[in-house]
Amino acid sequence: TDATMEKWRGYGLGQFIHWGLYAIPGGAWNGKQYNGAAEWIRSWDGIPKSTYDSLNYSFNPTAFDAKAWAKTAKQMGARYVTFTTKHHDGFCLWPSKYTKYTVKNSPYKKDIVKAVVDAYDQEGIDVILYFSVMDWNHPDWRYDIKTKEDSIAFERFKKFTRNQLIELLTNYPTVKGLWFDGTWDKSWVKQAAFADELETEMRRLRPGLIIGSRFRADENGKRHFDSNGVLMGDYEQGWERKIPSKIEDVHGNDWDCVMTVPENQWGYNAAWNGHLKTGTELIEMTARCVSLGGNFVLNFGPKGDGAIRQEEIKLAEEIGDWMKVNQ
Ligand code: FUL
Repeated sequence: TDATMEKWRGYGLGQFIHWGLYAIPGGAWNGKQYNGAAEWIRSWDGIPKSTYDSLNYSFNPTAFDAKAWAKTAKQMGARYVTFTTKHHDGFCLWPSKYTKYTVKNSPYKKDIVKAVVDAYDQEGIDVILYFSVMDWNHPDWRYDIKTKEDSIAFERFKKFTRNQLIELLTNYPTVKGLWFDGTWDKSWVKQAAFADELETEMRRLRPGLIIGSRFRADENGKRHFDSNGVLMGDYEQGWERKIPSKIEDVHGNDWDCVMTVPENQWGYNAAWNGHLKTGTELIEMTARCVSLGGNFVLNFGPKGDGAIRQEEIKLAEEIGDWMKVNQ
């Protein structure tokens, strides 16, 4: 991992992309706007789960153009991208063999992850895959394990998770690492031995693979250290929408900070409420992160049709102009 981490430390600025079925409703359901994060809409009261789950039959992003995304990232000066292969809703943007809930069974059919990896590879931008272990669509996912039944189901779920991760690492051999999420539920935090095994297996398959610390989150979803205070994983994923204020805060670890433009919206939300960070603010955040030894990763939430919203394109240009003078 040393060589890949050496490169990772030099990234500075990255792009995060949250894209999936939630981009179709874009934060609203039947005309009602929800205030929570748009990518969580399936979980809000009043949203019929089965109707949400059927969104895969409407997934046909006619304006999706991975090359255009990669060009925007390049123009911004991003040196890596973290891309949502599967968010909490469980919809897979690659044709996974282990579930029917994938892009293959949408009108679009084609492998989105492959298109993204190829396009960014071509621009010389490294790719990290975002993967949510928590999977609301999978029948075997459990919050907690209370009964014998639960534990049997969760054993199957662990196998499923393992299969999907190995599948991703095999299908897309150029990706540099994994950014984990949805690992905070009681059921998963108790699987330390399984996580150890899986980590070893992934590292054996892909020497140099970078694994984020959120693979082992505690029940608050935040801290990623073992009992000796040592970081579990290659870098700390703990800085979400918050930047450390002094060097002591990062305890000598590698880390990245992921940031949204509005307060807390990752997936596309048609109504961007509240304060929207300006280019200047985002540039200052980038500089602050880099000066404290971390990478700053700005989130983009493409629309349901696959196009990046104008506001984000403009920010990318503004940041890119500054990056150019400072390169
Ligand atoms: C969180 C998720 O719940 C959000 O939806 C988003 O993906 C953020 C980066 O991580 O844990």
